[in-house]
Amino acid sequence: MTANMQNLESYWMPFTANRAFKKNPRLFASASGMYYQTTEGKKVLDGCAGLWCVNAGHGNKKINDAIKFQVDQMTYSPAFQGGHLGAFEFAERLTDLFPGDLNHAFFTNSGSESADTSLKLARAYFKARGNPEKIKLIGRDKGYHGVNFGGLSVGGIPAARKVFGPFLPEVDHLPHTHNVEGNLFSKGQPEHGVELADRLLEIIELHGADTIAAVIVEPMAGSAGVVVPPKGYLERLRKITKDNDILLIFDEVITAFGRIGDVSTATLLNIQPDMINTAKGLTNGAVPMGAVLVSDEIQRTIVDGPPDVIELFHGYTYSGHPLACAAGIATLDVYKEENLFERAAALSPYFEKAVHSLKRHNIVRDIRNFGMVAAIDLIPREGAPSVRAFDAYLKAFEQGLLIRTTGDIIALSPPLIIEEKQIDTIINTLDDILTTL
Ligand code: PXG
Repeated sequence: MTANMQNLESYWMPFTANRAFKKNPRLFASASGMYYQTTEGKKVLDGCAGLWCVNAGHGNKKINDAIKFQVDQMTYSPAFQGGHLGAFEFAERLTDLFPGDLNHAFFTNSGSESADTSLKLARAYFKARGNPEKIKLIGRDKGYHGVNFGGLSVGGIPAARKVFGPFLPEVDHLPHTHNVEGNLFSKGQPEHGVELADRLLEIIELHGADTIAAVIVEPMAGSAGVVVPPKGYLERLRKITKDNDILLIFDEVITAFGRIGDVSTATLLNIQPDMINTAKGLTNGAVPMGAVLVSDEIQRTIVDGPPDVIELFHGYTYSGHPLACAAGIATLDVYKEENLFERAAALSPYFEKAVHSLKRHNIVRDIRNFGMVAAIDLIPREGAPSVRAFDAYLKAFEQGLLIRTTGDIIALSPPLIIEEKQIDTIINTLDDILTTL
């Protein structure tokens, strides 16, 4: 592909202001370690791990070699009534890594497919168990579970839903935990807001526990702008769901694989959900893939029928794709050999201190952080929501730094291989930019 390619019209870009982008394209040509290189030869420090997925950094040799090796062995094997060893090996490695009795991995190709898979499994479980009336799915305001109809139905980002309704019936939403009084400039988990979990009791009272299949939440809401769970909140959701025979699904598409300084938020906080959804860091973003980690109880209940019939009419042509499995196995090796989860945990206090130093800017409304994720929440320009943060994005890019913005929030989630001096570069660049906005 040439750098001076003229026609950018045919490609309809996702979640992008297409016309603005095509007037002023930002095209990446290669990437290595912490940096991208653009088609114009500009080096760009990656402050957001691509899109929260390249946790082990770009172009990792071990992951690349594993993919290249697999390319020469076999690039596709049928996923239904057939298999290949890589999928079994990867599933075993994953279930060893995730906590408790999440001993089964169902492979998908994205976080969106993981969301819909987990919601379908929740319903299938209760049907198999003899409680067909337990069908309701409870999400949360500001929740993001991808773009398919199931995930959107339980999701709570208005702009993502606006033109696509109607959604699934039999859905309700918990309130979000953002902007709770007293939580501004929290470091790590905020102090206030545990009581918002009790709103689930009201939802249960309203609908009846015997109609509710599952509650799905992101332990830390990413897309909504890094909403960190208040202390005790997730533990309380677990207790209420357990007491009421309701499944709890953690959508850890962003938070798993070291992002918050551990395998998953469930691991970090010692909470046992019934399912964990993953994608992104699962393969370091090298080959698209998602996985739902499922408890023994759910899997066995669904699979416990006559032995020769298909137990679950669900799956994708590319479930457990050989290239994705090869990438995933190598990714887990890299996380382990380079101690990246521990590294993230060890770097988090430095990152936290650095990010909170931006508090001095009077356009900064709030700063929040959790593990190797942080948000700098800007006061919007009057009558022009999102513009200030996107200006920051464009200015940062000019200065060789890639950040992510959502609304008026700057989100940082660098690859976990980042060095302290690169954290300093990110913060110094933003410090300069914030004075100009
Ligand atoms: N669940 C969660 C919690 C996510 O964050 C998805 C599901 C969907 O994943 P797929 O692979 O279908 O895109 C996500 C994706 C951002 C941003 O900067 C967030 C996501 C994707 C791209 C950008 O807010 N989250």
